[in-house]
Amino acid sequence: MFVSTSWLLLWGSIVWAATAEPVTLHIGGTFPMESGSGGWAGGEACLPAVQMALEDVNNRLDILPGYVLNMTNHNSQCQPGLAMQQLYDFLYKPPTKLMLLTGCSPVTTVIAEAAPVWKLVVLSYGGSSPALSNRNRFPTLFRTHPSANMQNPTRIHIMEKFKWKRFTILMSVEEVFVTTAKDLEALARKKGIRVDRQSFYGDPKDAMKTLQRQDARIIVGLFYVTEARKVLCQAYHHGLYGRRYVWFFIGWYADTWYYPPPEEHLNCTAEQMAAAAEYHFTTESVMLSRDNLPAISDMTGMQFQERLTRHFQKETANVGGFPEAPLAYDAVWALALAFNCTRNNLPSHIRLENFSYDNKIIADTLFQCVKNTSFRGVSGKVMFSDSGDRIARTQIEQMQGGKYKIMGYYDTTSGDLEWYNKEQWLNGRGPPPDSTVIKKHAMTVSNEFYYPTIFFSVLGILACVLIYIFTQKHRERLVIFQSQPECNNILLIGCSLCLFSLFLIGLPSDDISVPESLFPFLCHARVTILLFGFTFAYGSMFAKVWIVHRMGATENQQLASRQKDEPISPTKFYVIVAALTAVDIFVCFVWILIDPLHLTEQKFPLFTPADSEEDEMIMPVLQQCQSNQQEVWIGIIMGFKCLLLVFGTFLSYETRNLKLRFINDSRFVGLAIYNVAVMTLVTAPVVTLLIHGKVDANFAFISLTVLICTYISVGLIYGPKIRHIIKVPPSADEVQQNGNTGPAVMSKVDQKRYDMLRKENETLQKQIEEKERKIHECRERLEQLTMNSETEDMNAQLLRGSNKQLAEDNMTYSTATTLTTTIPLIDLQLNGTHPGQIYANDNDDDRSSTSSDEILL
Ligand code: ABU
Repeated sequence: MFVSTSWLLLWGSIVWAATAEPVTLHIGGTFPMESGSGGWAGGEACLPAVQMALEDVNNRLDILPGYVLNMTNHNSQCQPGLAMQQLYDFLYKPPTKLMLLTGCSPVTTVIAEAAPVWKLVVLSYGGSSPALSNRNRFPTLFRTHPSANMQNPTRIHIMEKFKWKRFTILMSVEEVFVTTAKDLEALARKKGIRVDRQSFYGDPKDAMKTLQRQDARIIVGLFYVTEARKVLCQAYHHGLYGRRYVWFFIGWYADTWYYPPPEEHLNCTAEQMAAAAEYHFTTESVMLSRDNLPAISDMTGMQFQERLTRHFQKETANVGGFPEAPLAYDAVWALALAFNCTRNNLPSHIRLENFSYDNKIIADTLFQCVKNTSFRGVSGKVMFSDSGDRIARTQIEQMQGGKYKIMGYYDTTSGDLEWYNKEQWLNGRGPPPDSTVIKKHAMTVSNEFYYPTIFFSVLGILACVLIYIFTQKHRERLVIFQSQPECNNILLIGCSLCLFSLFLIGLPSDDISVPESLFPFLCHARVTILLFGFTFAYGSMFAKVWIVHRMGATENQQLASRQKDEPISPTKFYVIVAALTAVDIFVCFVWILIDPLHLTEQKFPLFTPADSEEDEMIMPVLQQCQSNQQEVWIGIIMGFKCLLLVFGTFLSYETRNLKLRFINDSRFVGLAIYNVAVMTLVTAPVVTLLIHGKVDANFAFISLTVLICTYISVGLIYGPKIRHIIKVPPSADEVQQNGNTGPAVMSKVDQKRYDMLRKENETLQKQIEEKERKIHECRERLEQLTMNSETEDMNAQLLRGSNKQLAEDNMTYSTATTLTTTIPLIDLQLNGTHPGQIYANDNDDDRSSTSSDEILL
C-alpha cells in the first residue's frame, strides 16, 4: 500500500514536471578553446562533452525533475587574467550561477581561490595541479581530473623497474608543474634516486644546453604541449634523443602533438620532430572507463567516445582535450546529481533556484552533496577524496613507430604495476643507462712484466727449497758443517719470502675476489712479507759479518786466535736476526695500529674506448696501498734499512781478510752484502721518487732488484759449497785440507786431540810461570847474600841449596818446552800451517804481529 502510494507520488511529480514549465538552474563554465600563450587547449573536446552531458541530464526525468541545466561559458584560453574577468561576468551578469565548471590549472586556481567569497562551489574537469589539493586555499573546489601527483609514484616505479638511479626533471615555471616536480623529487629521494631539476620559462634552449652539460639521460618533462614541441625541437638540435636518452612526457597531449603547427614557427620539420619523439614514454591517469558496464548515463566509456567522435570532422587524435572529455562529461553528471541531492536535502521553504551568493544554507548543502558524490561515470568511478581529488589508475604508454602503445597500468592505491613487456629501445638491447657508464680500469702491471717475474720468482723459491734439501742431505760435509747452516737456512727463508712478495706486489687488486674490507690485509701482506723477507735474508748475512768482525777486532790476540778456531753457537746468529726482526715487528705493529694501510685510488682522465659501441667511458685508476702518514713510515723503515746496509757494507769491508773456521763463507757473504746494498740503495730512491705512479716501471725495478739480490746472494753462498760437494768426495775433504787447497777443516777426532793437548799445554805453561817466578826469587836472594859477604860458609851453604832447586826446576822446564813445540807440530800436520796462520791472514801487518805460540817458543 505504502510502496504503491510512493510510486504514485513520484510518477505524479514526474508527470507534473514534464508538463509544467521547468525551472532553469544556471551554471558558469570556462573552456580553454585555444592556448594563445601556451597552456592546455582542452576546451576543444571538453566543451562538446559538457554540452552532451547537459543535454543527457536535461533529458533524464529521474534527475532534477522540473529543472533544466543551463550553462554560460567563456573561452579562458587557459589564461588566469582573462578567467578573472570572466568570473566577474559570471557573478555580476544575471542570472545567478549555482556552480562553476573550470578547466586548465592556472584558471582553476584563480577561480577556485575567489569563488568561496560568493559561496560558489567549483568543479574542475581539467585542473591537474597538485596545488589544487589544498583545502585551506580552495575550500569549495572539487575536480574530476586527477592530480598530476598521481603519476609520480608511477614514474618512480618505472625508474626502479629499469634500474635508473638518476633522472632529470625539465619543467616550465608554472605552479602546476613546480608542485608536481617537488612531489616527484620527494618520492625519488625516499627511494634513493638522484634527481636534478632544470626549469625554463618560454624558451627551453638554455635549459636544454644545461641538460646536455649535465649528461642527463632520463628526462621527465613537465610542461604544456606548446612548450613540449619547443623542447622536442631543441632536443633534436642538441642531440638529446636516440638510443642514449629516454624522455617521459605528460600523457594528456593529443596523439599527434609533436607535429609542429606552422604558426609556432619551430625550427624543426615534422620528420625531425617524429624522430626525436620516437620511443618516449607518457604517463597519465586513466580517463576513460574500459568497462563494459554502462555508466549512469547508460553509456559505456567506449560508447561515449564514439558519440563524441562524431562531433568532430577531423581526427580526434588532434583534438585538444579529447582524452579529458570523459572527465568533463562526468563533471556535469556530478554537478547534476549534487543539485538533485541538494534539492532533496534543503528545508522545504528553501528552493535550489533561490540560491544567491550569500546563501550559506544552500551552499553548505550543495558542498556536502558534491562531497558525497559516488556514481559510475564514463571515466570510471567518480568519487572525491577529502581534499576534493579524484582517485584513478595511471596508464603508461610508449611511442613506437609514431603511435602510442599501452605499456601497462599502475594502481597508486595498491602499488601494483601491470606491465605488458612491450617496451622497445632504439639500441635493440634494453633500457639505456641513466648516465654514461664510467668503467674503472685498474692500472695494473702488464702481463709482459708480471708473468716473467712470477716465473723467475717461482724458480727462485724452488731453487731455495732444493738447496735446503741438498744441504740437509750433506750436512755432515765440513763445507756445510762449518758454514753455519742454520744461519744460511734463514737466508733461504728470507729470499723465498722476498720472491713470494713479488707475486702479491704485482697482483692486480680488481682481479682478486677479496672483499673491499679485506684490502688492508692485502696491503699489509705486501709490505710485511717483503720487509720480513729482507730482514731474514740480509739479517742472516749481516749476522755473519758482524760476528766475524767482532772476533777479528778482539784486542786480546791470544783470545782472538783461540776464538777463530772455536765452533760458534748458532744462537748468536739467531739473536742478531731476531733483534732485527723485532725492530720490524715493532715498527709494523705501530704502523698498522695507528695508521693502517688502505686502498686508495688515483684517478686519471676519462677516455672513450675505440672499439666500444656501449655508452661507456674508461677511467684509469691507479690502486695503491697507502697510509695517511705514508712518508713517515717509509722514512722510518728505509732509514733503518739503509743504516743496516751501509753498516753491513762497512763490516764486510773490514772483515774482507778475516776467516773463521766456523764461518767458512764470510768472504762470499761480504760480496753478497755489497751486491744487496748497491742494488737496494739505488732502487729505493728511484722507485719512491722518480717513477712513482708508473706501474710497470715501478714493478720492474722492484722485481729486478729482488730477483738479482736473491739469486746472487743464494748463488754466492751456496754455489761454491754445492760445487765443492759435487766435485770433492767426502773422503777427500781431509786430504785436501792437509794440502791446504780447500777450506781449513779437520776431522772431529783431530779436533778432540787438539783440544786435549791445548789444555795440557796451558796447564804446563802455568807451572813453568810458577817455577820461573820461584827461580827469580831465589836468584834475588842469592845476590843479596853475596853482596852481604858475611861468611863464606853461609854463602857456600846457600849456593848448594839453590843449585839443587835449580836442577829440579830445569827438569820441569824442559818437559814443558817439549809440549809447547809438539802442539804446533800437530797443527802443522793437520793443517799444513802454523796455528797462528790457520786463518790465512793475508795482511802483512797481522802476520808480523807476535802470536802467543811465538812467545812460548
Ligand atoms: N589534463 C589537462 C590538465 C591541464 C591542466 O592541469 O592545466
